[in-house]
Amino acid sequence: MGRPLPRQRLMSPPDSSPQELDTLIIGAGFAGLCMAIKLRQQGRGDFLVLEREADLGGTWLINDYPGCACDVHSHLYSYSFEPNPNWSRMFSPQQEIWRYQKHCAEKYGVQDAIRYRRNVSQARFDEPSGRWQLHTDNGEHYSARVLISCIGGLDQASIPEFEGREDFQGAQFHSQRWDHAVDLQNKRVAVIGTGASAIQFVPQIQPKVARLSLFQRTAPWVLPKPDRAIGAREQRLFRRWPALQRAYRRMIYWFLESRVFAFVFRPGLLKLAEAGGRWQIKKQIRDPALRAKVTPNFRLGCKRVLIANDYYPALAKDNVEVITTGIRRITATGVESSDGEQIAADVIIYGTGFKATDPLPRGFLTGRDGLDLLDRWQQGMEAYKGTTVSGFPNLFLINGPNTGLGHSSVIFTIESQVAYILDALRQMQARRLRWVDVRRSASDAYNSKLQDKLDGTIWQAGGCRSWYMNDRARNVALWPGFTFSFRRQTRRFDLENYEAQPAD
Ligand code: N01
Repeated sequence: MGRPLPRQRLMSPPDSSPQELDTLIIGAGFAGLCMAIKLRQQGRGDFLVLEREADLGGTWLINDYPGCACDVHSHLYSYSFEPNPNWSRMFSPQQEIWRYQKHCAEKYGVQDAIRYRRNVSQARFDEPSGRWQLHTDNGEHYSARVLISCIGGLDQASIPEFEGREDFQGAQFHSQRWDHAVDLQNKRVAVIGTGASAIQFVPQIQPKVARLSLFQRTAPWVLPKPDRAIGAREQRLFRRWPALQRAYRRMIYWFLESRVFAFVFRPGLLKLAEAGGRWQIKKQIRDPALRAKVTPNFRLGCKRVLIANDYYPALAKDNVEVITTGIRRITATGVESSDGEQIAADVIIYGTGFKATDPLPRGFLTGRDGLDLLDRWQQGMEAYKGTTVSGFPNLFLINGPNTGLGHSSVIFTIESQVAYILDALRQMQARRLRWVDVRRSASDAYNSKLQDKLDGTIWQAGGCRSWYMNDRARNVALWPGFTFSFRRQTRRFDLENYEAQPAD
């Protein structure tokens, strides 16, 4: 649930007459596009999508670092209603995924409904009118009956507050906003972090840099990536027999789903996969000291399982050093490790992930009785079925708390939530309701059961600290189960668990 805005932007909005709409969607990534497409298909054309960037795509627009690709199979990481027979690889690169998103927006005619460079600074539920009032940074004012937040959980880059960061004389940037103007050729580059992003860009930049100093705090589990090119013949087959592609998609789905069994019910089984990870280290790295450095010390699955075939070979190259002693500070000329070593660098790249569990800033979302979402989330983010928050009528979150997946395609979850929201809109219309607000008791019961289910899973008990957990050691990010059970619970909008306000 990201995209917090800088606090200084939360000033009092100017008084202006709002643009009135039925539905407002925030964000034009996979979630926002899916919602827009489905609204349009159901003849609910009175909506707009407010997008902060100058183009659509969300995470697949802005993360364009070298080697950026999806680590979920493309045949599954795509909308169920828009199979793409032309994927070039099993795991497609960022540009191809972004082009797919553009294609979908165009084909389903939602491009015209997207307003770019609209950074929502404040959304407030107005009780007398039962409508959401939204303000954007550029002074626009919207009023909508329904607000759907599609801003995703991995939007706000996290750059640790190392001492001396502003003293560094070279270029520095985060992987999410790669600075392509910086030429890395023959440069000394320090990379901080060894997560999903870093393991993709490190092998890409290693051949061109003079020296790569990789700061690793925790060695990740990296398994072989079953990637390959998908040739013209195979693509033709999928074009000619769409049922074949659907069957292939189903096969991938069930293969990935089978991993839940180990993550949730039998973490002991993950030892088998750990053996695969160790085998890859042994095969690709000869130096015993480096092997020891990159061997993880927590249970596989506790953090996101990474897949790559070129990461360890890159680390084994002469121009790469893996530094595990920690970072004391950044200096004008590089990085000082915690044992006092000075590591000179021309460029620092932060592969340090995202503020996934940080709530939005105070004043950004205000519900009934002036309730700030931050006050509702004092113990950490939570939502009913990952989608609604009590005290915030007619607000729907896609990719909300505890909807993330450690094992499969988040697009499956997005489509489930979209179906839930569409059913809510249908029922509100049929029963002539002004708004619906999930009952606190239903939400509390749901979340307590969900947290119970997380106990004992590999994410809680795997001996690691991941971005899934907030600072109270509560997992606020992941759905702890099979995705088909998430789909089952979102199939029908359960109005009985909501307080409903009739329309006049
Ligand atoms: O971020 P991360 P990411 N000092 O949080 C280290 C998705 N994604 O951008 O492990 C030193 O995984 C941190 O160390 P540690 C995916 O869901 C998807 O790589 O916390 N180091 C870690 O090594 C993924 O999970 C794709 O000890 C510090 C790294 O920085 C999520 O995005 C591709 C530090 C952060 O790793 C995030 O991935 C890429 C500090 N103070 C990403 N703070 C797909 O293919 C942090 N680190 C779909």
